[in-house]
Amino acid sequence: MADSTHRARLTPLTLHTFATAPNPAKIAIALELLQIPYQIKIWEFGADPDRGVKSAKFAPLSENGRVPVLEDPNTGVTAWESGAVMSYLRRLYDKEDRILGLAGKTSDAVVSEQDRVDFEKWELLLLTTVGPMSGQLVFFTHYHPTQIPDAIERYAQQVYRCYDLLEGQLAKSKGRSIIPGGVTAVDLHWIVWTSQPHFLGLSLDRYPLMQKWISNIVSMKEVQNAFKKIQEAAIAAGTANMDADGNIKGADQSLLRAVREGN
Ligand SMILES: N[C@@H](CCC(=O)N[C@@H](CS)C(=O)NCC(=O)O)C(=O)O
Repeated sequence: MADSTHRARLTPLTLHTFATAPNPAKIAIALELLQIPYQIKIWEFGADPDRGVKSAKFAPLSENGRVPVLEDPNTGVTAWESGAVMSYLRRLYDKEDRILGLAGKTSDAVVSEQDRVDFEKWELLLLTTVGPMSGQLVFFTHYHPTQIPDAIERYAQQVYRCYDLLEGQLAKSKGRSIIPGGVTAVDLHWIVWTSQPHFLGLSLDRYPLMQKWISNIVSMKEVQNAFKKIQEAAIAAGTANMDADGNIKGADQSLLRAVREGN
């Protein structure tokens, strides 16, 4: 059976996410690109017994108390940490490495060891540095009870440093994809952290290639579908706690408290 037919016939996977959260969104985009059926379960920050990621109800899904979590009833696997979830999807459902990986996208006839290292370099730079630094920047900008300018400046500098690197890398493809040759999982990891700079208090004015790349990626129908499905699920669950621009609704003090108290 062709891979795509096989994937379309899978029992739907369940993606656990918040109404707005970057790490789960990249998994939704990957599922869309792979054309794998999935449903979305919306959770919230904090320990609410029914909806919180720090609740006893969530703990069997992830002892880390964070989203994304992906449950795959076809294999019995439950995965968390977006890097591990992405690698799981690639291993299981993109065996030829054509959709999320490098096959057919490099200038070499055969994917070389340098190609593989380049892929992992950019994937891990996001997972180990850009994601966590951006996350801290969001925390100190929006959730910390007092403003600490030094902290905000430090994390902003670290994120900008990585944007400098990304701008240089994007020059190799004229802003089309991070790994020259086509969109891969690497772009999905990065796009969810870079496409809302204003929410991080950052400007992309100095980064024309990033701007071009972001606009290309976010206009992909799979990306639009992923965000739409999450948004619809959040509205259905009554937990759409940010406005369309990604701003936290002013009155949502319980959300602010839950984030501050999280660990
Ligand atoms: N390194 C993890 C980060 C997971 C993470 O921090 N997720 C956020 C949402 S994007 C979360 O669940 N936060 C809940 C909390 O901090 O209590 C990954 O890539 O999956």
